[in-house]
Amino acid sequence: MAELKFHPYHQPAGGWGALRASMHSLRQQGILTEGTALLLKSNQAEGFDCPGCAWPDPDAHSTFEFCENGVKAVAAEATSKKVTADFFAQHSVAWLAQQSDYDLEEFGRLTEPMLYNTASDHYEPVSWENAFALIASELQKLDSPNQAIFYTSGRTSNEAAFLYQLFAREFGTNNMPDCSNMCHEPTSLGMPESIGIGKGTVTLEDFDHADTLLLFGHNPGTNHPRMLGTLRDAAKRGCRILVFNPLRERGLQRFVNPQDPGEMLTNHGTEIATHYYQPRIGGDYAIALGIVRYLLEQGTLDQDFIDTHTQGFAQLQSIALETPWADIETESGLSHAEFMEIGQIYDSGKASIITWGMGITQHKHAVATIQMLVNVLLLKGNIGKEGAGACPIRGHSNVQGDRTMGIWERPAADFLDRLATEFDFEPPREPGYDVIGSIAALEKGEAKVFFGMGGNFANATPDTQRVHTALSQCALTVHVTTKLNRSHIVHGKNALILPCLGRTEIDIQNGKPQGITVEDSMSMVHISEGMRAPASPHLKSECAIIAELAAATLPDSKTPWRELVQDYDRIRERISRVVAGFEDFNARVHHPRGFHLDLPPRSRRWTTPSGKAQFIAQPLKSITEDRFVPQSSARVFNLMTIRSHDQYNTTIYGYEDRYRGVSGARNICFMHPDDMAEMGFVENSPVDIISHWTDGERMARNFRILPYDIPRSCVAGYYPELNVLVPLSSHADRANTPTSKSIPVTFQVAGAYDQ
Ligand SMILES: Nc1nc2c(c(=O)[nH]1)N[C@H]1C(S)=C(S)[C@@H](COP(=O)(O)OP(=O)(O)OC[C@H]3O[C@@H](n4cnc5c(=O)[nH]c(N)nc54)[C@H](O)[C@@H]3O)O[C@H]1N2
Ligand SMILES: Nc1nc2c(c(=O)[nH]1)N[C@H]1C(S)=C(S)[C@@H](COP(=O)(O)OP(=O)(O)OC[C@H]3O[C@@H](n4cnc5c(=O)[nH]c(N)nc54)[C@H](O)[C@@H]3O)O[C@H]1N2
Ligand SMILES: [Mo]
Repeated sequence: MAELKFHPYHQPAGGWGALRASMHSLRQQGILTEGTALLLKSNQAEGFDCPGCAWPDPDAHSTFEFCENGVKAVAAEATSKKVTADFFAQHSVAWLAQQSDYDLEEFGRLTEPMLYNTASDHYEPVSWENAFALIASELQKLDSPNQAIFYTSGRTSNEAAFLYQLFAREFGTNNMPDCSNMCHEPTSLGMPESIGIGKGTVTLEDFDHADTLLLFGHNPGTNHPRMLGTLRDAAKRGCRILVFNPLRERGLQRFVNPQDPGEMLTNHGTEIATHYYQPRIGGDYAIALGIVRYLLEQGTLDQDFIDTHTQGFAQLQSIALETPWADIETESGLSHAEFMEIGQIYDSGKASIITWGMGITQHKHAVATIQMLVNVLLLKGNIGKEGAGACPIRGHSNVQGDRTMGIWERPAADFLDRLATEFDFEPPREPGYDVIGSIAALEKGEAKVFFGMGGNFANATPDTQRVHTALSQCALTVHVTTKLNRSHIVHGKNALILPCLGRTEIDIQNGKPQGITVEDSMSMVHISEGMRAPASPHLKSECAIIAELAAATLPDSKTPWRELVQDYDRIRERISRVVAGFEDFNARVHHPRGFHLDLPPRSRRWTTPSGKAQFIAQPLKSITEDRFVPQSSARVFNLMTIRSHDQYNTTIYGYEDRYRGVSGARNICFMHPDDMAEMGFVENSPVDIISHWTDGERMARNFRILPYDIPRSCVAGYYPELNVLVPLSSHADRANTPTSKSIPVTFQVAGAYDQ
């Protein structure tokens, strides 16, 4: 690894830097020529859905929308590098365990099924047939189906997700944790209580009509770069863009479109945020409450909308007016003058959209915060009209679709009823484990088989040490996967790696190429068809893997598993009869751009128990009140774990966090220069970071301090390295999302602990 370098970056986001980085990643993966052709097919009416983010595809564009991190995602999958049986013969698992996460994925695409051999400590080739027989026998051995856990990561297609949840339920369990539990679960829980559905209410077109955008806690320049095009168009129209983020993120400030020759020539680009506010980490509930209070005191409410469409106004009013401005300002970290400015701008808007990401969801008070943001919208009638609404920014490209297809540990009763009728079996009704629950069950030995449909459970989850121990106690771990990662190294007594096709690859069943479908962040469902030859002839599609697994495990199943996967239209036919909103699925999805799911709030229909949109409010809680304070006198900071520009979750593409000026290393921690001075730190000071929780301390060793424009007492570093510090028992109220953006930590000079 290169040495850590830190040079603050003053260029706009995008531009030449983005082009250079894209070309670099295509070259690194050995696919410069092929990759360029392939990219022209991503996010097109005919082509494949980019496995990067869940931002929707614009209707009007005919050429591809350039996105550096989309290029990296495609290049990572389409790489010419291969992990073969020979590779595993050469390298023991003990050796693999010494390799970095970056190196593990860089070895390339997995090419055939592998079974772990304890005697040799090597993964060895196994036939698909024997692999399925082993899983079936381990599953059948369990005392109860609830001893098995079926995890999903959000790249899985609708078709595979539907078959997978059906398999788990026919087997007899709702233990279906997914990455969503660590991501937008508070959105999925909070929004239905407020407006009846757990999804965003806007379409991409709404962004063309909004006059005010409020962006909370997400970093589009890195994590959904195609949104920058939308934001740039809005900014050019004079739309006010208010950003709320403790960090000054480059991509939210200025953007040069690499596809605009004029902008590239001047490298000047467009100013994105018209107003940039830097609250304390976790200050967003107070911000939303402050906006509510402003509206109540000095604003113009949409009284007509409130009277006709809502309930709970009086309670919101009393909570907001009883909370002193001083408390709102302290908790948020914003000044009174800033609140007056924000209030005035929002109040004068005719159509506003509020967006949010992980900076909102990965907190203890996430559900309450999301509901308060919805209150802000409701007070001005900003739901169910053009150019206005709620826009949670989803992560994985099909994480929203997976939930729609039933990947959920708490499935709705009417969904199970329809599943029961369609497939003629009695699905289990009791809720299953979510991610946190799964880890606890694995730790206690109450769960014994872990099956991962994609993802990297070992590294994406909090409390790394505990999770690794828990996984290694399993009787069997199975991973359906494209590339090697930590979860394959931290394995159970028996362990299988099952390599599958990626999104970019042609999926042939019964002699015919098949398409899969995905649902984006704005509820557009569309088809995705792979274009390139599979990385190896031994790969199977996720759908085929589930069908074979089900055929081996469930001999009495009435579901014609193999028949269904011979033609994915047959799976969609079944989906159309089970999942609400998917009627006539096959006909509608073959429309070039797919179709939009009906979202009742768009036409001001509220599927809440009261039939109204609900104002939900709770008194302002201090973000520090329930934090464990260490015994020592060491100063406590609030740590957030974020993504660098060069990673996709646990997949590390490289060591270049370009927009934040960091390169060469990832073991860094950003701190305010005045805090650094107070702590006696200089740039590059080596530190150990210690998190403090009721159940004890956790330590991340040998990190480097870097000065950054971040509020006092707040610090930031990268996920997944800092997951060792996130306690399992610290999570969002009710939603159980780990508080990855708010960890109480102290610092000491590196190595001091050992002396
Ligand atoms: N290239 C790339 N694309 C991705 C991913 C990736 O890793 N790489 N991951 C995908 C996934 S699964 C997801 S969920 C999304 C994640 O996309 P984001 O939601 O952008 O995720 P993070 O990088 O965790 O960034 C969180 C942002 O919130 C800010 N923040 C942190 N705490 C707070 C807070 O308390 N209040 C406020 N207002 N802001 C805060 C941080 O400064 C940071 O800018 O991206 C998806 N797309
Ligand atoms: N501290 C901290 N922890 C976090 C977060 C944070 O911000 N901070 N963010 C959380 C969030 S938002 C999320 S979504 C989770 C992510 O959790 P996961 O979804 O579990 O993790 P990923 O890193 O996205 O999974 C990467 C792996 O997926 C496999 N893969 C890639 N493509 C495919 C495919 O097409 N099919 C299959 N079967 N496998 C494939 C590859 O083997 C790759 O190694 O992490 C969470 N953890
Ligand atoms: Mo996510």
